[in-house]
Amino acid sequence: MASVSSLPAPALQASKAALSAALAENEKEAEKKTNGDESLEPGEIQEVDMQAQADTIRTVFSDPTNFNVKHPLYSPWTLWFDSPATKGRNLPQTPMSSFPQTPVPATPGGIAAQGWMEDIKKVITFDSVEEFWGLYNNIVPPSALPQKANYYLFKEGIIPAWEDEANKNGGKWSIQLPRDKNRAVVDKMWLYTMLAAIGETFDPLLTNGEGGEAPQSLITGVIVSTRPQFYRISIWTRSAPTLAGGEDDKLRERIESIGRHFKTNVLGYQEAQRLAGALATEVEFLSHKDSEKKGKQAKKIIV
Ligand code: MGP
Repeated sequence: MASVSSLPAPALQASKAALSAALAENEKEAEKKTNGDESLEPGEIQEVDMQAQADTIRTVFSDPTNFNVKHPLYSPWTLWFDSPATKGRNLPQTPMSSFPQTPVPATPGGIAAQGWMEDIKKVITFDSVEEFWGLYNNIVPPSALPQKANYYLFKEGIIPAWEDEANKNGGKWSIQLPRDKNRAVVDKMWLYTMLAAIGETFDPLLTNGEGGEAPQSLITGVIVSTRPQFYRISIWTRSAPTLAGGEDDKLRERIESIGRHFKTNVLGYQEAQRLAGALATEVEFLSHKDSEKKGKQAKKIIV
């Protein structure tokens, strides 16, 4: 596992955001305990053995195997997986194929996506920084996956399908990278994409908003796909601008800033850098409705 202190700035920032949510939660708990301790007389100060307390706290960063403190994420996330080996009922033993058949939820979206979801297996749901690292340390990285495999990391309760209520009006930012030239970097790119997702750093309205109720995150999930000739990393959003202007301008701005953050802070490219070439695409946005209309003229946003 990469230790957090060795992460480059963007990943560290994402990890910190995940941690700051955890710390805020811990502070609330501590306050509750202090205010709620009825055994103390008014004005009496509780004695705390700080050293003993510090000695018993083992975070994942100080002790990666025997930590005893967990830092909750903003929300729980579920990892899903498919590959040629997960197709069909009798799954051969591969690193990821020991997962039970996952019933598709009986929501309208779940029912509509039943065919698509048949081969996609639920791996695990986690809700803390520590569980994320535990999972990350124990799964095969994208560079070592077979061709035609996908990891889907989605918020708990959202299935990785266009048909899900949370996705049906949305779209995706994606980049396609030639396999040969990017084998050495794809694992880090995917790690930083996951960190930005679980740390909620993609959506500026959530991370820059001061005071008031935070708006709902536009991000529903992130995907890495391995294909014979290329890798693809995608970020799915709840909404997609229609490109008609007017009312949609604010949404378009918000979507574009997610794309720019993805391109520069997460993937590490310069904003003005052009990336398209043989087997490579720009960082581009397409609504799911346009993805479904295969072959027709698609309206892409490019950053
Ligand atoms: P893909 O795997 O996202 O694209 O979708 P790729 O990698 O270009 O194609 P591949 O053949 O190399 O895997 C492939 C096809 O899967 C789409 O054209 C759809 O037919 C189907 N599909 C993809 N997604 C994300 C969905 C979905 O969410 N719901 C349904 N019903 N079908 C989907």
